[in-house]
Amino acid sequence: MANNFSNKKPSRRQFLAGAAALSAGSAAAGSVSASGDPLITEVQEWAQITGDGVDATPYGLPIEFEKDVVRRNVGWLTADTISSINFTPIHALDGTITPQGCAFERHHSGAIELRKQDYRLMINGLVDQELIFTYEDLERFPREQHVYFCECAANTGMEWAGAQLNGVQFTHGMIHNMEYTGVPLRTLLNEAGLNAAGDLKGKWIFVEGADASSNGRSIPMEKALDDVLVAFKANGEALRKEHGYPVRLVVPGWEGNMWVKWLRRVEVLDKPVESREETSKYTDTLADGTSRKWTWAMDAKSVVTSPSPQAPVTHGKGPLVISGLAWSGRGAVSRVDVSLDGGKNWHEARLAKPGTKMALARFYLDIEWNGEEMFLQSRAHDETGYVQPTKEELREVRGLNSIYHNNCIQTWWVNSAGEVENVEIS
Ligand SMILES: Nc1nc2c(c(=O)[nH]1)N[C@H]1C(S)=C(S)[C@@H](COP(=O)(O)O)O[C@H]1N2
Ligand SMILES: [Mo]
Repeated sequence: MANNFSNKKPSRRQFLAGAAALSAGSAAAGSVSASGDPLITEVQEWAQITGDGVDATPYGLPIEFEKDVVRRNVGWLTADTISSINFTPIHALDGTITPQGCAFERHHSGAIELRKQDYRLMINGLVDQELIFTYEDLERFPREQHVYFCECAANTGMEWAGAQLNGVQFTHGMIHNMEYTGVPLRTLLNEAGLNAAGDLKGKWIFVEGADASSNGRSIPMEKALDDVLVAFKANGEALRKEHGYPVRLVVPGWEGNMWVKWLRRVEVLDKPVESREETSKYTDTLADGTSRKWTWAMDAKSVVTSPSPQAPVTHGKGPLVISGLAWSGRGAVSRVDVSLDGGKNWHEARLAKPGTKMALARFYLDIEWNGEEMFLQSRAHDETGYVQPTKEELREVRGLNSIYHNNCIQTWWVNSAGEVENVEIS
């Protein structure tokens, strides 16, 4: 950490001393001094007793002190929780992998309970031989592992008209990023045989789930044969019920709606179905009333997750870690810039690891905060050369009628007390 500070800035040692002085001065903070701190000088209760035995929690949950790090919904957004959405607490996470237990959920007819024994996947339509796979059948095909983000097209959708929701969990939390294990869809389609489909150019598949909504979507054959996965594990373990147990479709970089959960059927077709989910929903109405269609890929986007309204600065001026997430549905994130002044000046952020295709990247900018207000923004670049647009730029092209595919630059106003608000710069 010390490496990131220039000569003028405090050394690690000065920094620690400074922090102690600072908290000693403020009534609310605990006193941290070398000699008088009972946490240092007294033998604590937890050192006088033994802790839990190994089997206290055969499948563990986070420690109670982290109980605020949970998915949350916004009551007024939807009429009920069956056809609804909740949000990943991205303000409280770090790294890039989203634990399944707090990864956002989006259901059209609730999360169903489908046993592996009852699971069937049918491949039909323009194939040489229609096939039905059981869960066990799927486990016998060669597997792949990939980390991919899944972003609902409606993520940030409430922010089109103006700054709305005061928390990055709510403005940007319709996203999760997991390591999937599964079988390439290509493998299963080839098993059924695609000779019957003839020229594969212009061919489609239609995918649907076993839930009441079925959430059917058309996907061009080119994508189906490229990187789509039929996944049964996420972050090493079985998918959770709410994410499509036992099998879901993973459609890298493309809008979350196409990631069909409880996947039960893949039909090969010579044209798209034009289902509800790809006509009246998940299309973007422009200013002139016409709608953009087939807007599958999620364009490059980023957001500062801390500081943010739910993660204010509590330590006063001095060293401050600014951190956030960046992603692109068209490839790897190549660079992220951060602005402290609402986009007038930009500083290149540090990527924790080089970006990988269609996966979240974690960025950091380590600054010396002078305690003055900031207008924090981040701007993602991807390997195609695309740069995340400002809200103004996006509105010029897309108008104000859209819900989906809002990938504009987000602004957080940090005041001198360290409190943070969702604002818009004009
Ligand atoms: N079968 C089925 N698949 C579905 C849905 C659904 O309601 N039913 N919702 C879709 C939508 S709109 C999104 S954004 C993603 C959300 O995936 P998650 O619940 O794992 O976050 O699943 C998609 N797949
Ligand atoms: Mo979605």
